[in-house]
Amino acid sequence: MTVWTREDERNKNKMMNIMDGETMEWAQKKSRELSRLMSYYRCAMMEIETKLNVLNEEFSWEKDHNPISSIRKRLKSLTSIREKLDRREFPVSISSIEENLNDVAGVRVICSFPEDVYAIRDALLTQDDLTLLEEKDYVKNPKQNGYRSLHLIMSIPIYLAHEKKIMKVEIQLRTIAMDFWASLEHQLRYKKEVLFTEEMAHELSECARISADLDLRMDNLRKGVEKQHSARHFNAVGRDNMFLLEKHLEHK
Ligand code: 0O2
Repeated sequence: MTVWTREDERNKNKMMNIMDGETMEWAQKKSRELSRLMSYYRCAMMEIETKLNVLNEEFSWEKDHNPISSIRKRLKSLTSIREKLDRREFPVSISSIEENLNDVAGVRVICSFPEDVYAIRDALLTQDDLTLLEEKDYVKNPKQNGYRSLHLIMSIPIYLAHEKKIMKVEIQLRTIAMDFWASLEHQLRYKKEVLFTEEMAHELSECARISADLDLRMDNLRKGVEKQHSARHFNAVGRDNMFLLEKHLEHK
């Protein structure tokens, strides 16, 4: 349900005064079309989220840990949509949003280890209703400021009552350490009226290096733990088999 504030009501009345009936009808139609498009993007994000939850469930059996630590979704704000269309000199229209923007729907997947980022990516790529449109690997090739993340632009069908629509979603896969850095960098960069000095940029890139090192060391620890775990499992299976063999021979 839409809640109208007093300000909304005032703006609506102002618009009514300056628009004739036909223009008003046109504006309402466009606003409905835009809301509908945004709702399709929300549906596409829900579909992707379900796929990720299914993978997390399955991998937790296979790998003995949950590869996904959390999932966040966001719809790009109308102001950011407008700003991006203007910046790239695309027309500002509903069809232009669909054609020219890939990140209106964004799903951010925070993984435990770097290996999980690629395991989730590979699993998504095998799903035949998903199509990879573009991939940017800032994990293997970090941005100059140190930003790391794996970006996939994928298209996914959503099934509506009377039609199927193909929607684009940007999936950002990153580890907890990558997310920690990116979130704080984003906060710092968007502080208004602050001049970001070269020294600050250097310090940020040093923090990115430390976060990459942390990922590497945690990954090495994980490998050590998994090695021990599979050796124990192997010995336990061996012991069980010996026990069964002895029992079998006793009965002969
Ligand atoms: P938000 O708030 O996430 O919507 P663009 O940079 O958008 O003109 P493109 O090709 O879409 O062009 O960029 P890219 O490289 O694929 O990155 C898009 C998104 O990745 C950004 O979205 C951020 O979420 C994230 N990102 C990219 N570079 C950085 C970075 O240096 N630091 C941080 N913290 N995040 C980054 P938006 O639209 O900028 O923001």
